[in-house]
Amino acid sequence: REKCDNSNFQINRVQAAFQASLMKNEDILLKSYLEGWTELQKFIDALGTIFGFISEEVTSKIRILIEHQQGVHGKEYISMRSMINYELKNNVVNLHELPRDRLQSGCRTLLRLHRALRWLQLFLDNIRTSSENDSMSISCAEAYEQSLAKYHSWLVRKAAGFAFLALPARTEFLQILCLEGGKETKDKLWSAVNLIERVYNVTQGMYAQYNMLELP
Ligand code: 1Q0
Repeated sequence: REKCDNSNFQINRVQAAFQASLMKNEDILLKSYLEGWTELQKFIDALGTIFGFISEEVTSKIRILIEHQQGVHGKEYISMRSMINYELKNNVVNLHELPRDRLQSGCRTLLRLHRALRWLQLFLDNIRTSSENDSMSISCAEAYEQSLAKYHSWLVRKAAGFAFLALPARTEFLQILCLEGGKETKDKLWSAVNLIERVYNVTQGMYAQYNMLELP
C-alpha cells in the first residue's frame, strides 16, 4: 500500500479535482470531474481485490466518457452542458430504451457516476458522524440503501452487500484515507461532504432541467 506522505492517497486530491469541476455558470467541467473519479478509484483499489468489480465498473464508465472526449466531436464534451446539448441535438441520447450502441451516450454514462456520487456523499457523512467502534460496513450499507441501491438489480445489490462486509474497521479505513481520526478528520470530511454535495447539486439540477434523471 502507498504511504500517505507521498500524497498519493490524499482526500485533498479528490477534493481539488471536484472543486475544479465546478464552473462559473452552474456547469461541470468534465475533465476535472473524471479526474475526481480517477482519484476515488485509487481508494477503491487500495481497499483490496474484493472491490475489483466496483473498480472495473468505474473504469468502464470513465473510459466511455474519455472516448467521447477523444473522438471527432471531442470539443462538445468539455462541459456537461455542452455534452447534453450536443447529444440531444444529434440523437445520441437514448431517452426511452436501453442503449444498444457500442459507445453509450455520455449523458447516461455520467448519470451513473452522478448517482454514485450521492452514495459517496452519504457514506462520508456517516463516517464523519461515526465513532471509533462503529462499523464501516453498516455506514456504507446505509448510504447505499438510501441512494444507489434503488438503481441496481437484485444481483448487484447482493454483490455490493457482500463487498461491504469486507470493509476494514474504522481506524484502518481512515488510515487508507490518510486520516488520523479526531477533530481534524471530522473537519476534512465535513468539507469534502459539502463540496461533493455542491457538485452533486449542480449536476442533478442540469439533469432535472433537461428531464434526464431516468435515462435508461
Ligand atoms: C468502498 C466501497 C464502495 C462501494 C460503492 C457502492 C457499491 C456499488 C456497487 C457497484 C456495482 C457495480 C456493478 C455494476 C453496476 C451497474 O449496473 C450500474 C449501472 O450501470 P449500467 O450501465 O448497467 O446502467 N453502474 C453503476 O451504478 C455505477 C456505480 C459505480 C460505483 C462507484 C463506487 C464508487 C466508490 C468510490 C470510492 C470509495 C472510496 C471511499 C472513500 C473516499 C474518500 C474520499
